[in-house]
Amino acid sequence: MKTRVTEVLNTEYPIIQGAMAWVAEHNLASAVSAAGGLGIIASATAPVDVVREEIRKLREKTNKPFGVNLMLLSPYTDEIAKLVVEEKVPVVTTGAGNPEKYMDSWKAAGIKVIPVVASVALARRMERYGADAIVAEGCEAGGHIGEQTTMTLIPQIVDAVNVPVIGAGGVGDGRGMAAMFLLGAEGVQVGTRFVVADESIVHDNYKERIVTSKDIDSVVTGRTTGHPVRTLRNQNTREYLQKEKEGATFEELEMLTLGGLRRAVLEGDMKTGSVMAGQIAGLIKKRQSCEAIIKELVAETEGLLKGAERWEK
Ligand code: TUI
Repeated sequence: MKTRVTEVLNTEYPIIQGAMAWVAEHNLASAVSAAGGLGIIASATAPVDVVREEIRKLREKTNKPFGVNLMLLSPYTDEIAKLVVEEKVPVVTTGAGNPEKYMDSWKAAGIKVIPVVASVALARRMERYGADAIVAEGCEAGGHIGEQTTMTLIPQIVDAVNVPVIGAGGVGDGRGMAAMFLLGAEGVQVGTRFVVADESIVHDNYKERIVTSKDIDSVVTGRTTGHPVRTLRNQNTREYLQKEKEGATFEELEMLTLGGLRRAVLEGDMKTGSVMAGQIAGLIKKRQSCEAIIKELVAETEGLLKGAERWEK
């Protein structure tokens, strides 16, 4: 399955694993890379030493290409921007902001730079600053999201830039992946499906919550603060939405989300934790290895796109 995305990434398949805070560490990322996708280590708000250690541990497990994601709201972003150069990381993705001040140094180091964006304007800007590809993420995605849906965002970004586009937000199986290709993307980023992978270190309660979730369990908090975050409905989201109605401060609300994600992922706290997941969680029913997930995504997508070619004749 060769596209411009597999060329940029130097991978077998045009599939990137989403950079999920606390979840996307070396065990998951190395398994995705070993299976022919691009595994990503999420630096999230981790200090530079923790991220360095994760990169080294990943390299002990696989020599395949991988990426590191910088969450640009992190207080350690400047240091991690230097770390990825020192460590000669093959691919950098970024989220929750504009990475342009780092891009020259990454390009000079030969790093492939792939910003995650949620708007056409930022996609255009990132192309001008030398992005090798763009991840276009619709608001079906889990975690911090933009306004546009995947269905509307992907074709608009595809039309606006010349670099290859990787579609994200709502891809849970081959139908979602094939749909991304039909919208003009040349690769996909998959998050929630990899959360339940065998190699994912998240607490069993979290995986169980995803595989038993229904369509209507997905909610967005934080719309009033300008930092909307998609999670699965629980006591935390009820409290958050109530506090939001009562006009709580931004800081008060943010505490509920960030501390809550660690509690959910590591301790399995499904009540007061923040259970970030995409809207496609309701579709995900199976626990599989990363290799099985990638093989299945590719086989389903190829089957569907062959069908599409036949339609045209
Ligand atoms: O970044 C993500 N998803 C995330 S980050 C995260 S950690 C966090 N948790 C709670 C609150 C805040 C952060 C959890 N999930 N996805 C990529 C993404 N980036 N989606 C939207 C954006 C984005 C939003 C605004 C990118 C750029 C932007 O503004 C750019 C500018 O011009 O400043």
